[in-house]
Amino acid sequence: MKYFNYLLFGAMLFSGSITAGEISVYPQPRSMQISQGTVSITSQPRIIGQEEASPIALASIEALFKDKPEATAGTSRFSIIIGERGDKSVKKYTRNIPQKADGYYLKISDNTVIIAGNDERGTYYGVKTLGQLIENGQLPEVEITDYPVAAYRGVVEGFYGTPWSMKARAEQMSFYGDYKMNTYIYAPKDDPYHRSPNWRDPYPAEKAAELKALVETANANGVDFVWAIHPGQDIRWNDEDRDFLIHKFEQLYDLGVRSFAVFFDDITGEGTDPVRQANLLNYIDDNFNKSKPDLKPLLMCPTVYTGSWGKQNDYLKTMGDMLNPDINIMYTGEEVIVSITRESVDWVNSQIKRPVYIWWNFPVTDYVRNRLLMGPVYGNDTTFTSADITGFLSNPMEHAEASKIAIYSIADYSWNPATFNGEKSWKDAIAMLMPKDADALECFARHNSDPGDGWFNWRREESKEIAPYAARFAEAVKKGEKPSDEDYARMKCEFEKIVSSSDRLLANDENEALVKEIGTWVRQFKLQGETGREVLAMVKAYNKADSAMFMAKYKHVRALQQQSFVLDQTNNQNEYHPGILVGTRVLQPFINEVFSGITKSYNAKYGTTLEIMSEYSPHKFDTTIEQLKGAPVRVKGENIQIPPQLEVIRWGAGCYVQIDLAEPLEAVNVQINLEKTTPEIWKFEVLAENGEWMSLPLTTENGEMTAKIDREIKGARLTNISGRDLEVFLRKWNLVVKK
Ligand code: LOG
Repeated sequence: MKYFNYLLFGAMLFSGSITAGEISVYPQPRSMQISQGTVSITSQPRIIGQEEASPIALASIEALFKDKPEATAGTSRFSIIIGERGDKSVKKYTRNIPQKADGYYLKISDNTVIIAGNDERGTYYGVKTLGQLIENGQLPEVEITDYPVAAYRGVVEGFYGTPWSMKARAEQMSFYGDYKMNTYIYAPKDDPYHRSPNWRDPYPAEKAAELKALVETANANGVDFVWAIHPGQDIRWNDEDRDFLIHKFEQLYDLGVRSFAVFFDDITGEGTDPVRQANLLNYIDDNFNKSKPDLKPLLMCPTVYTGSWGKQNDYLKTMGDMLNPDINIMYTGEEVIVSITRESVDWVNSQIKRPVYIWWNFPVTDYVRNRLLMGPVYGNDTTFTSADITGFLSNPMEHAEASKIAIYSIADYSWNPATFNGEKSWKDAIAMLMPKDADALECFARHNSDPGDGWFNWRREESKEIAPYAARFAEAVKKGEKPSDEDYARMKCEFEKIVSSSDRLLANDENEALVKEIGTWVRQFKLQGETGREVLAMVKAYNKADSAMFMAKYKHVRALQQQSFVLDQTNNQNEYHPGILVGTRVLQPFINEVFSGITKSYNAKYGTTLEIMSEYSPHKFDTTIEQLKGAPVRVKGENIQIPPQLEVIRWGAGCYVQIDLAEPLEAVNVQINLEKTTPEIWKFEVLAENGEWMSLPLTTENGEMTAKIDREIKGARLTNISGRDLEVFLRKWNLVVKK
């Protein structure tokens, strides 16, 4: 029976007869030939090659068929021949096995399955593919030759913010195993034993035991657990600190870790010296790694980890020249948060003289913690080969389960970039996470994917299907015209769907972890849907000249806006980007514009003075520093703040940050922490009631700069008057006012 179809892109890689139906194997195999027959699975298989085959591959086979009855005399029984290169069982197929790490050959025909790995992990991946091919107790007859482009695929838990729980991590490991990811790097910025201040200290017993258990889970799923250390902010370049580092590695080795990394990202001062870094890494490689033959190659994250910084100095070239050739070097692309381009990879490889190991900052949200990035993966070059990239890892969100949408696609991409289809991969990921409510999750995800405007200068498509309808509709309202029926209906339908999808997500019982992570955003999304629906009703009432209806809807919208503000001010109150933002690219601007536009028209027609401001936005932020553009102004009780920034801020000569207050306020003082700086090189000014800027003296107190204000002001500004470009950490910018 012919019933399978492989939906393919880059079809030349595939051959064989393709018919109705669909086979989805993720990541997409390199080559898959589908023939006509099927194998029915009615009983336990007969396994040939048990003695030598990869134990985790055998364990996965057992799990696959555990529900099947033992074969009895007379029933047709299928066989699985399994093993890796060199094993007796698969000798016959040696020439079919791709000579690539993690590669495998899989053939299903005549009641026989052959799984022949190039190595143990290859065999394991062959079994994973087999598992995905089973549909309704049947296997299609196929022949697959498969291996990855990127040797290292998976995740670097390398974000700032609440580290993943051990439970979430363990759950991730089986997910990685299922989708052929072989690497998990443990590097949470907020684990004090990974970074300063405690990187020198061994883990306390309880934490050590947890890590040991996690390493075992990783191993059981074919995942290399990489433990990373981040010593650069306070490292002293002496033998003592070097030995502290090695001792720490020894502790982790004793817990079962067989792969190590040293990270030097996001540091300032002495620790950034590339020559000293390279000497330390070579020392570790020569003395620690080479003395333990079971270790994987050493990995490092440089201080200069983007192309645009790299082009300003010789750091990466120094690394390339000095580092032992087997040490892998990470890189985030041309910028910190950016798509990975051919040009940027070619450039970095010419500097580091080895294929780069990509640390892809997606879907990480530590730079926009009030948002979720749930959209498709797109934009990366699709022509990379193993000669270009050795690794491709995702740095995820602090929301482990929600990150799986992106991670799934990144696994797909890094295995086989040439056939990668971001949209399909995204939809399949969503269906994998929440099979029954996939359309509800898809609705939420398609409206929550853009990080917004900011220093990172990296936008993602969001709400793109409805964007043209929304734009036409808003334009009509702005011009005082009636929107078309088609646009009205489309927007109404979308808002209805948002409301019902939100309810379905909140009630979903298939994926509790996911609902828990995104629940608050879903509630905000529901309010947004309701607000949108009611704003449309305002437009309808206005166009029907139904004043009573208009006022009822107007008041309802006001109440919903208030609820949304409260939700934003009381949830996810982290100190960096507190609050809950949803649908910011198309939906919220649409709601704001239409609300203001239609209320303005109403005011004009009926002589009323209804408030037209839609979104709550008390104060405005203004700056000439590129990295800070678009930063929010946070109001917390009596404090008006620019949230602290994780990154080193390049504060150019003459550049400033400024807050324009919504109304004159009685200010008490300002507290500014830029780390290691002195007041002489800064000018602090306030905007007096009379519209003039007035300079106030800054002094240093407890390592912070502060200025007394004690007057009513309309704004405040800080300018770099050193005459030089400065690099600072913006730790605190707090204006204290009287309520
Ligand atoms: C950090 C990383 C953080 C990410 C996104 C690297 C190599 N390091 O700018 O820990 O999660 O950006 O904010 C980073 O990317 N620094």
